[in-house]
Amino acid sequence: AVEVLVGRFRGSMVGALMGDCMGAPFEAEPRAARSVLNSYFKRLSSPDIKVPYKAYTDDTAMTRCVALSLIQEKGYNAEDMAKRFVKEFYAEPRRGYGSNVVDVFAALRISKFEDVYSPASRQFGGSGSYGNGGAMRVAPVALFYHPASDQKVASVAKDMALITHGNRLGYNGAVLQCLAIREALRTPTNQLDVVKFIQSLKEMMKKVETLGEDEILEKGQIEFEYTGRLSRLASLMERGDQVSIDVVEEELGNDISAHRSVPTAIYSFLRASNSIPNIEAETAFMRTIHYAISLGGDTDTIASMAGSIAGAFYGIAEIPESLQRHCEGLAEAIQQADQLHSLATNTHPPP
Ligand code: F2R
Ligand code: MG
Ligand code: MG
Repeated sequence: AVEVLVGRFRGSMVGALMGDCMGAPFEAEPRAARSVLNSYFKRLSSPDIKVPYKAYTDDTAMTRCVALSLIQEKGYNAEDMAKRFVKEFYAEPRRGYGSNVVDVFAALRISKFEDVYSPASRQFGGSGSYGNGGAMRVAPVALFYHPASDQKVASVAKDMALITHGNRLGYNGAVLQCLAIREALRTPTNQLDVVKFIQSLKEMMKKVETLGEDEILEKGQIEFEYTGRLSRLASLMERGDQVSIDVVEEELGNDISAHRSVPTAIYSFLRASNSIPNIEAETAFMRTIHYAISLGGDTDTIASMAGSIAGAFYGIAEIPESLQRHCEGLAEAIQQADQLHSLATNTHPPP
């Protein structure tokens, strides 16, 4: 059982990395046809091909910071995490960061990390960012806090997102993505029940989205945005292969906002648990990555989030080594997964 769980931790971290590295060349580009993606993966899988690795982007740069901070601090420490984000950004600013989050890094640095949540709360005239940057980096939280309660996991995911994303759509997107990885991690591989999986997330999000005393709804926002999108997701799943990419884009979205990308990543994982017409993939994990990229838009992030859910469910054994070898930072992702596993389950149970 321990080996299975280690494989799932590795699967989630490597899955997130692979979605980012494989999806990045298609981000914000015209949608790639399934036939083009079949050739892309086939070419990369060939043992003869020795292309340079596929570089990771901001998604992985920030995920690594979250993992290293949890490992070093043996739990969530907001100041340490914020310092790591800032240090990482100024060391390698050209990893394709969101255009506004960089202002948060600058303000954190100028303020000498006095109040790490303050700069994000001032973004967008005080409404905060609803970008998917909090959600895209949340996998290590789901892994490290895997033995903790739903409430504890949700609260750390929210706080971790709040360092850069003050809008409730931004941080609640991180909470949903975290809960989806957690749900995948604890579902036996031969027992995926799509209806139950979605229902369980809906029940948890209903509680998460119930308006807190310190929260206000902005003009145009609804209280149960994610719960509602999970209902739409469930309807799409009922329609199986009848659902076109245009319908997914319209109903769930494929852009850089959290509410129009996190449900899409979850849908990609669930839809790809069965075969999909014209997608040739070695494993269901690879079908997830392929399908997520085929949706277009924010391909690196949607594939990364879908990959971290799928990897937590299928485990690393379902991620072909012929493709893993192309990802920059593979060894670090595996090492961090092992350290998170060891901390989560043995020596240092999460507080
Ligand atoms: N930045 C990108 N992709 C842009 C295309 C890159 C291209 N490949 C290239 O080569 O140039 N990707 C990365 O950014 C996303 C995560 O962004 P994050 O961290 O959430 O950033 P930010 O700046 O906070 O938000 C992103 C944008 O969302 C809009 N937005 C957010 N909140 C808003 C609000 N309250 N009101 C209005 N707009 C809001 C803004 O346009 C922000 O700039 C990932 O895709 C990652 O891969
Ligand atoms: Mg990116
Ligand atoms: Mg992206």
